[in-house]
Amino acid sequence: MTTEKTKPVKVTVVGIGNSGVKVINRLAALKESVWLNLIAIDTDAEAIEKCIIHNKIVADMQWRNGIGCGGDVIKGQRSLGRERPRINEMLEDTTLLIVTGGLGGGTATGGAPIFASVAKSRKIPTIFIMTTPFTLEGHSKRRTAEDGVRELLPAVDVLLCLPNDLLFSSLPADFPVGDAFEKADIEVARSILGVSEIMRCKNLLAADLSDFIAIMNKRKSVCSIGVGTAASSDGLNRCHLALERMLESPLLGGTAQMKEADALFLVMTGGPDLNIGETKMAFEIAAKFIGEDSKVIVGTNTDPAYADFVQITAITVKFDKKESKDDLRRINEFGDQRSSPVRTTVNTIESTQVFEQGELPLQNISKGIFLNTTPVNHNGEDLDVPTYQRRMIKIDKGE
Ligand SMILES: Nc1nc2c(ncn2[C@@H]2O[C@H](COP(=O)(O)OP(=O)(O)OP(=O)(O)O)[C@@H](O)[C@H]2O)c(=O)[nH]1
Ligand SMILES: [Mg+2]
Repeated sequence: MTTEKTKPVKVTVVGIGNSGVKVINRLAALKESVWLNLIAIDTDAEAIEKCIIHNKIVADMQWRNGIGCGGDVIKGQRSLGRERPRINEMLEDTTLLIVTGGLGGGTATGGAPIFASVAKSRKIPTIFIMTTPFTLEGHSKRRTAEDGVRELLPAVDVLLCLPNDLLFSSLPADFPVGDAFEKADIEVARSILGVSEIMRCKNLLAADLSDFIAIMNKRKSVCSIGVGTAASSDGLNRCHLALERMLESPLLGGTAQMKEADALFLVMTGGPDLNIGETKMAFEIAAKFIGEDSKVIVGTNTDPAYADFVQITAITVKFDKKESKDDLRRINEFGDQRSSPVRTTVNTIESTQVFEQGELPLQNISKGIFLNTTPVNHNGEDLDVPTYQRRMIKIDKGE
């Protein structure tokens, strides 16, 4: 597959920090991810030691001794900043960079903007798929994550925030904690795989990476991702089953999200055994959940790694209808994550922000900080009073 005439697609997925590295491990364990270039980076040497992939970096080993950043964003920023040359090298020939990690962590929150910056200097399009902290982690983590979002927004092409609360929302209360984290990490890994698949869809009816970025970048939007998979061994109607699982996906937020979407990407990936009949049937059923006014981009793709297996990914995009200044100010507030779908914030803030020039109170006669000091007199004039006031110069306020 090629993006431009000569350039083969190389999608690099980077996991930053403990959470990001765990997702990379999950991704590496999926045989369908074989075409992705995976990289793991962490300040925590133990996490990197356990990581099952080859391309991995213990960031800033010389200074931090592999002990992690303990939630300190500045340490994360410095540590990954020191790895710029290695990061630059690792992104060689990359045509799309996907970065994942847990916003709120020192390494991920501080390090993610370093990747955004290196990618920008190499003109590589970027999609950041970051989790946001659980409500139970408290305000401080949440603020750290919000600051992280604010810093990333102007620096990336697409930022998808996956609320951790949502990842756990569909699990029963008695679900074992360890299994819940594993399930959440797999869900994030699947979402990354689903987004990546859009980029290499050979049989898309209308879309490629630039379309995807153009739609996601159009305005501030809220987005949701649903991924469903099924194997041939799951039953006769694997596509139907994959579709059902996609619709139940915790990050999709229910079929209402599809109905109300302004834009919807629907991509089916299967092995060479995927046939036109089952593709048609799945898309026809999916169409029942799609709103009349949605811009729909449907595609299919086959890959031998998906033999006897299908994956259906839906990404819904809902543009914010009222982009007032107040809304822009609120853009990074995560709101009630349990009920809202994936928060997607796109980098249109900069271009739509309106700045107003304030007015300096130049006519107030005051000696300011010189008020309580011994006056400096020269030829009968108090030099601590501003010149324009001593000389009665009228300020032109442009009225
Ligand atoms: N989904 C998921 N989220 C996680 C997991 N572990 C941590 N998180 C989230 O990710 C955030 C960051 O945690 P870490 O990944 O441990 O932090 P880090 O980036 O390694 O940063 P430092 O440890 O401070 O160096 C946390 O606040 C959690 O919200 C996990 O296993 N799964
Ligand atoms: Mg860590």
